[in-house]
Amino acid sequence: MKRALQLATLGKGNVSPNPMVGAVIVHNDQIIGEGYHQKYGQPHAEVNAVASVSKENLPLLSEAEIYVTLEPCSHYGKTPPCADLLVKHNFKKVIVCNLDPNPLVAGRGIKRLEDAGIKVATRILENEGLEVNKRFFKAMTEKKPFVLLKYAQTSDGFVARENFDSKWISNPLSRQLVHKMRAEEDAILVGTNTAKYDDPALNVRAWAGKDPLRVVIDRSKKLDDNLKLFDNSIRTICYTSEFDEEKENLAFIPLNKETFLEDMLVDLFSKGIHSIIVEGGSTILKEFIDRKLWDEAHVFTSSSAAFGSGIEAPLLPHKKRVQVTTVEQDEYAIYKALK
Ligand code: AOF
Ligand code: ZN
Repeated sequence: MKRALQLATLGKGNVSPNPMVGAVIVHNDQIIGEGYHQKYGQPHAEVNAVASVSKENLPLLSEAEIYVTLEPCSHYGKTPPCADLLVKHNFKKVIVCNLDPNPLVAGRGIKRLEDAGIKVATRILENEGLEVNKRFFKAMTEKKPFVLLKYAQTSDGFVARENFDSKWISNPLSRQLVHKMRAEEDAILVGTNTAKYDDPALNVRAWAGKDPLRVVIDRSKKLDDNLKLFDNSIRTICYTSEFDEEKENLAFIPLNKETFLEDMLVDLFSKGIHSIIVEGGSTILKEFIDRKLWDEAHVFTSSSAAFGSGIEAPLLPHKKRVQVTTVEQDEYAIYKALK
């Protein structure tokens, strides 16, 4: 199952909104096939694992076990049901890590296997699997995307100077990691001030990966059309309370003020967004924290950068999942994360 989970993660950045899934076929304690879900819309892990088995080993499948990181599907989606494939090959046993919370599956995959007389074990390395697919599980159970906060702060606790100048905390290596992180999420969000003062492109330049959907919050519609965010190069959504015309790659969605962020997350989920990275600024980060709308935070800090004064970094409650990277001292950790 560890190998299957390892294979699953190879799909990172390419399979969303589907989960990452890996599968390993074992006969007499030997791996005779393995595969993973490589790209959204393409074959599932089980199909690729079965396809990887050599012709001479195919007759062994009825005496083989298959380890799958997610309950085999039972529905006709973009691909036919994997449970049927496993029944067709008459596997001796199916070992499953996580049950599929997708209401189209939700136990039916297991039932189909058991009805066909196949032995099934479930919840094997369950917590590891929940971690691998934390975005998928959060989205499926709460109907909202997984929220990752990411920001850089100085050693004395500021995210920017008073004039919103914030460029002097990260370094080229940490910036590369940030671009990798962007490529792994479905969407990227900034607030009004960050859009205005940083004029970020919010694309993936320092890493080979896909650009996330760009999302900007502009409650009173004061952002300038000439910003890089509005250059039509990548799909962009602007959430605002005041309705305006729609343009290509740009949707203005009026939202009720009090529950603005919650409404936005629900709307993003309805657009197929399962995860979002929030890159600032401090106002929007604090709002996500105050409203308890975040799941994880990755804070970059610098031992050398100190502003003395400026815009204060948000305070994060201890009990949540927070990772801190000091850009000068944690180079090895960053290299490892870039692998
Ligand atoms: C599996 N194996 O490798 C994956 C599964 O539209 P489809 O056909 O790709 O189906 C997507 C759904 O299938 C997805 O939401 C999840 O419930 C399940 N994913 N199932 O048996 C896989 N990726
Ligand atoms: Zn499937």
